[in-house]
Amino acid sequence: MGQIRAFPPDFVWGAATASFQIEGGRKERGEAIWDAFCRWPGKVVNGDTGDVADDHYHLYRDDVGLMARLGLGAYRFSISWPRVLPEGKGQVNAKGLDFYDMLVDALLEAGITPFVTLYHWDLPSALQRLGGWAARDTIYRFVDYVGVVADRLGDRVQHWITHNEPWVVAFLGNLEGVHAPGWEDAGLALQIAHHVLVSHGLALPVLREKSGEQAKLGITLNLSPAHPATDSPEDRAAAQRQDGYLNRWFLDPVFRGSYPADMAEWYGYLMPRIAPGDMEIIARPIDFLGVNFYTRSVIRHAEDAPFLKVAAVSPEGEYTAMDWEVYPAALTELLLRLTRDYAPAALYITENGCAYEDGVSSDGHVHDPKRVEYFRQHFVASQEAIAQGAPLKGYFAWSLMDNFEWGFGYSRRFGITYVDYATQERIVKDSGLYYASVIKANAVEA
Ligand code: IFM
Repeated sequence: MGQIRAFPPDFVWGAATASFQIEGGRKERGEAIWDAFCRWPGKVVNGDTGDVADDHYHLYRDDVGLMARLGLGAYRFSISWPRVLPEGKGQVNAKGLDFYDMLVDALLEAGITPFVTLYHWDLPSALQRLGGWAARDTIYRFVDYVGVVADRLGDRVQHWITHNEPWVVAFLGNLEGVHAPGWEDAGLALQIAHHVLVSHGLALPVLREKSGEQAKLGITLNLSPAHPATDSPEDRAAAQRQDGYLNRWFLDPVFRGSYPADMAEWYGYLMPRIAPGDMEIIARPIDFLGVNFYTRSVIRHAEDAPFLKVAAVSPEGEYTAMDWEVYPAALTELLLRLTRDYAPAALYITENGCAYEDGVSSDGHVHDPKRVEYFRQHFVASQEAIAQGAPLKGYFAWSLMDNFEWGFGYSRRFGITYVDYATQERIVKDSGLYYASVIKANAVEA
């Protein structure tokens, strides 16, 4: 420690959230597939729901005040599709659109740039009844929905993210069954991944038309280097498959217009139906790639493991409450690899953070030294990537505040702000105070 590493003067410092995880306001919107999934016994810890969450729908003004106090330059949030279109299509919920309109205005008044994600997993249940993302028609319903949102916000929002983590949408929701809608079918998951990617490409011209040529458009992928557990050819091939499954399956089509050949061969008859022109649509140019990074994976060949024949191993080290290894060097590695292999115009870390067991101390503060250290190490890793040539333009901490962590309900806290769910009191954690100091200095101590 001791060396001060500065960030570029225009570096964007932000925090991120997602609609279902923080908004609540359930009565004021249509049903999302996650509402239904929460009712499915055993799927969400404690049977927690998104009905109230952080009640941000009603407390958004206070939350923008909180962001301003932290000194955030940007805020990444997502739009709830069923809040805007309760049936997924057709009739617009005017109050729902008004909410985002007011949120954007409040942010701009506070000098905070909105980064808007259009899909962070809360598909309207009405569309799931028609097949959800497995149905090609959902692509076109998404594009219509994007048009409605951009019509209203496009005069003020200049940064758009079409999708958050299509891998999670496709594979956790439809192969592993641990996310909504809860299916377990590899072929279906691959078809869904394809439809989500096509919907990304089709949304781009709509956003350009409504937000202007200068608008910055991108997609956010959850990416993670896959390291082989040993040097054996089997383990190295397994790590290569894991990389293909998680990273290249999304990066290659978005940047190169094709699925990786090794994985297409591995998937064989599970490959999705690809309509003529789809790959060109997916590969339409974007202005930035959003990167969600939390950890690396260490992979060994596992003959009995279904689908990919891989298994994760857990080396010695520091682990978060999600059981994710703290391994910041993989962030530098990832950003440099993206720069080298895909030459993105710009990169943003659209999520990075960690869950630990937090509590309010007798002094009224939330002391979270492990999170402070996690952030510090990842800031250093980010700065190192910039120093080595990565076009990294900004960093968003996950998350602005504790929230609904999907299948883990409220049992995992990722916030830089503590939320008392009984009272909705927000307490900025030590990590939030630390983050504010880094933002102010635009530099980190390495
Ligand atoms: O909470 C999630 C977020 O919704 C998407 N990226 C990972 C986070 C932590 O699991």
